[in-house]
Amino acid sequence: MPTIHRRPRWAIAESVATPECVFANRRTVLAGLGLGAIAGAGLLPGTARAQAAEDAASRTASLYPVKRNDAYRIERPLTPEDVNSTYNNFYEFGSHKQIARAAQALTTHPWDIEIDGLVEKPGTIAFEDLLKRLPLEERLYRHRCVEAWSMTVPWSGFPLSALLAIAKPLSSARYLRFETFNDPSVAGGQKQVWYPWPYVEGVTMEEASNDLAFMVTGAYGKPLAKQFGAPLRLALPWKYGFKSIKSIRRISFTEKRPVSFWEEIAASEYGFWANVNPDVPHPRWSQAEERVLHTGERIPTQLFNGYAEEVAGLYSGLESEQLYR
Ligand SMILES: Nc1nc2c(c(=O)[nH]1)N[C@H]1C(S)=C(S)[C@@H](COP(=O)(O)O)O[C@H]1N2
Ligand SMILES: [Mo]
Repeated sequence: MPTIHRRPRWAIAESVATPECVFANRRTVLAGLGLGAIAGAGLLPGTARAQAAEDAASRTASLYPVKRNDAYRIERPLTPEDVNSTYNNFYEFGSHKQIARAAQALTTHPWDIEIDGLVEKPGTIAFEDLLKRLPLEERLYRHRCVEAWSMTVPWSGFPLSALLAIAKPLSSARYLRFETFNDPSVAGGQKQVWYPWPYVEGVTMEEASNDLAFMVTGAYGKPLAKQFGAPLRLALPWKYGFKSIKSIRRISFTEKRPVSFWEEIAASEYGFWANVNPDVPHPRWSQAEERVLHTGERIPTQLFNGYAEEVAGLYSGLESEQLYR
């Protein structure tokens, strides 16, 4: 196995802080490319425009903005939308942060989600039908990447527990496994065959049932932009960001613990649990602090990313597991 290739390159790049000047410069470049307004159909060529008219975002736009749930607030300022939407991890479109433009190639309509495994009624549900069955709300969440940068986002969506109520898992289900689309003709990163595509993530049923586990369908008061993982992604704010899988196509209920994408690449560095803990360093760098996206400020990282009160109880009795990597 060519370990040097399979080691996630973003981890190496991000262990070095991005100086603010580089950041500002990059934004100028992006603005020059017209990326800031890429969602405006007027900038897209003809065929792309026709396709955009049919994507999940335009078809669900009337649902937004949704009502904010004030139980989920934070003491930090929100990361500006233009910053957040031009600095993304989405390996399907490249192993760097500037994938926003490439991600526009993703077709999000029709978008069927397969629900299978240990459930009463396995089957397929169209994304838009799913939305009709679930009331949406907005939550302000922290997001802490394993690379030690962080952001603060207004996500729209529904609690994962609401999806569980629809899917009706059997009592034998112990884990939830999520899978992203796999289409190398659209997502150039998936032509890199040394990665174990498609991207997979997983949680225990207890974690999935926790109030904080959130299925995201929008951000910044709008349908989810493609670079954020349209039309449906996960947000698990107490875990390292790689657990929050984007562009979900398949949700399986399993008895066996799923092996996630990064775990398969480097299990000693990116484990199944991946709960945020400032006192447990990554094998190659410290997790004590984080760089706040946009401001560049360095602040102390908090246990469970500040959500210990809500989630610490999930892990009692599991102390023998490697919970923080
Ligand atoms: N399918 C998929 N989901 C993914 C990733 C990815 O490469 N592919 N990257 C993860 C990582 S490492 C992070 S930090 C977040 C980034 O989310 P953002 O781009 O919306 O900030 O998405 C996560 N979900
Ligand atoms: Mo990440």
